[in-house]
Amino acid sequence: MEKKIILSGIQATGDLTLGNYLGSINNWVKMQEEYDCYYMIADLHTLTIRNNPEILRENTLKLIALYVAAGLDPDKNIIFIQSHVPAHTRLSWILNCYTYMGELNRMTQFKDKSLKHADNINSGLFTYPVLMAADILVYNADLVPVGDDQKQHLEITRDIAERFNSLYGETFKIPEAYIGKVGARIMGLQNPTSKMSKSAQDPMDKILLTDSEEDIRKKFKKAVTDSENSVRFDKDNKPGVSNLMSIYGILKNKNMEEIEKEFEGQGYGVFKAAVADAVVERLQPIQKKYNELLQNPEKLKAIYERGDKKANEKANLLLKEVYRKVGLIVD
Ligand code: ATP
Ligand code: LTN
Repeated sequence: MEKKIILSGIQATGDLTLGNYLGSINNWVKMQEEYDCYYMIADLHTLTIRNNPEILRENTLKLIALYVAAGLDPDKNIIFIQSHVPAHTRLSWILNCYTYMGELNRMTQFKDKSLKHADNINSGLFTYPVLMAADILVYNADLVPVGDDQKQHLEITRDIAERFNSLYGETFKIPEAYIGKVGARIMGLQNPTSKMSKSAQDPMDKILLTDSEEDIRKKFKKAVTDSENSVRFDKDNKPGVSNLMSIYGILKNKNMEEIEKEFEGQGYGVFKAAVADAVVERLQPIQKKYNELLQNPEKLKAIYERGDKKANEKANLLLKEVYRKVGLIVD
């Protein structure tokens, strides 16, 4: 039987957080044996906000290094750069002609980002989900592993695909979001009611994958909890502790009851130190490999060039079919 196809990506907007890792890459690593996986750096999506060109190039390479350091094997996964596969933008133009302004207007990410970047509400930001739909549909992806904030973009992708299929016959596979049961939304350490985000202003609110052991311990020590001093999962009334429990649970492969038992009768001090230990233990080997890879840009280039080639071969097949169906002349 043919393996199912997975596609996902992350924008090259800077250092990743523990939220990005637990919500996405950590799940990707588990999928590499069972599926045909395409993982890209969404560098074109990054252009929807203003970037320093040198830093964007640097961040793109860093993200490739991080994918590999976090456990994605370049022999088992197709790791590539979005802008190196022109079929994405070509399909995106066509899909734009099958997407309605009203649909795009409803996207919460567009609303959030427009508030954040009020001086630069460009049309790329508005049509961002259409390029994302093209990223996914051009590979006939079955599953798209993302954090919970990307759900709406998956829904619009499905709507666009269904609309096109009903006009021109079966063309696109209808993809599904794959959202992990735990870790889909890791919250800020200082603000446990909003998600941990790379672009958060307060450095104490987020754990970066590149943080030193000392910083990681300090940030967990200062994480906001409550006055009950008992390790109990209750998202509504104890969002801080519940978030720390989710982090610990994923890293240690334990459910909430097991964690409650483990820390019964012990205060937050002991628990927070254990969470910090688990995070340090997971991140240290990733950081070591990441730093080694960054010293070897030739190796990184070889990884993405191999991925780019395979991605182009696959994506061009479907693009050609779409061109033919909508009436463009294809050789
Ligand atoms: P920004 O702050 O620049 O908007 P971000 O931290 O939200 O960035 P993205 O690049 O938008 O990160 O997302 C990369 C991946 O990480 C996506 O799959 C997204 O769903 C996931 N993700 C982001 N934040 C979290 C979080 N707090 N918990 C779980 N998953 C997350
Ligand atoms: N929008 C996503 C990044 C992204 C993506 C994709 C994810 C771009 N294209 C295709 C999955 C599939 C984000 O902001 N995290």
